[in-house]
Amino acid sequence: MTDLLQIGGITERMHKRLLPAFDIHKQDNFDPEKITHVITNGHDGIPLDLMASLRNLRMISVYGVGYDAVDANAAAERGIVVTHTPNVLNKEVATTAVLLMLSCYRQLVRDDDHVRSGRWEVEGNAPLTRSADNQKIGILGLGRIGQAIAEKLQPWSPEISYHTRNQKDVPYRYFDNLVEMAKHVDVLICITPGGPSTNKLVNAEVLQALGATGTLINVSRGSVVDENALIDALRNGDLGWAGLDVFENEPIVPKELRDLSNVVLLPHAGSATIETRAAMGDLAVDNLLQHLEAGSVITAVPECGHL
Ligand code: A2R
Repeated sequence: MTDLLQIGGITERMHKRLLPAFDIHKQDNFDPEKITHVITNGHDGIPLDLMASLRNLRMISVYGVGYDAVDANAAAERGIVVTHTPNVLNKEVATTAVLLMLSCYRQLVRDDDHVRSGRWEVEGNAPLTRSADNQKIGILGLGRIGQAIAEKLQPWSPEISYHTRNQKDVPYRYFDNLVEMAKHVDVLICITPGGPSTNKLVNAEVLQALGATGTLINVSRGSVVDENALIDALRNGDLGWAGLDVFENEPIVPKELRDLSNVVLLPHAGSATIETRAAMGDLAVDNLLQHLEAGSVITAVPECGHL
């Protein structure tokens, strides 16, 4: 049997599929010398000192597409292959982005409360909301998920633009400058990876450019948005609305943000449906089993593609 270290939670289905091939160890009881494989998730990743202590480690399987909590370059230098679960969650995360955008525009949370609280009977109809049709929408990060978001938005007849470091071969308007795009659009949707290159990319200047009638949607990583600047902008009316699935210090969400009425908040649920988590879990397990049986993997992260 091969020794697998489990960091964070896995589903029952993953556990069942792993059991015939692996001795599964939790973090409170394992021999670092024996561990050759790790299963973890995008949030927990693997701390560098733990990775360093696993001298016989050969593979890290991440149950998630974002792997900013794993130092993939350090792993690659040691010949450790890191895998993740791209593509199988594209449509689900796109649904979450659209859900947040529509909830901001049509004030789903406020109006649900209008009915639930009994105010409808006492005060009459709720104030009008805004139409989500025909909006200018800027996508920050037009990769696998960003493109799925653009496609999923089509029934609302949007004018789509995007900002990435490299222009893509797509029928959308490219901005090489994020502030310029934020000035142009009504909605900014963040879907880049996390990590140092995107840290606080959406800063006070970008939020100011998006403006008082603008909406920010973040389904990427909390680190991509300067959360203090966001709270200030939402409070001052410099930014209209925000729909957030991710936060800087999850699961801790600042009270200032929770107190605002112009935000819709989700608990990092972008891919969190039974169907999509099953597909992600299957791919995370398939990577481990293939590595065990054939020495190869299905979906290595780019830093480890050569291994
Ligand atoms: O910049 P490019 O040309 O490499 O385009 C990538 C873009 N991107 C950035 N855009 C602007 N500034 C940056 N510093 C920057 N870094 C990366 O993000 C590309 O268009 C997009 C990432 O696409 P994929 O690698 O296909 O990732 P996927 O599967 O769409 O997932 C994105 C993220 C995950 O890493 C999780 O954190 C989250 O969605 O759930």
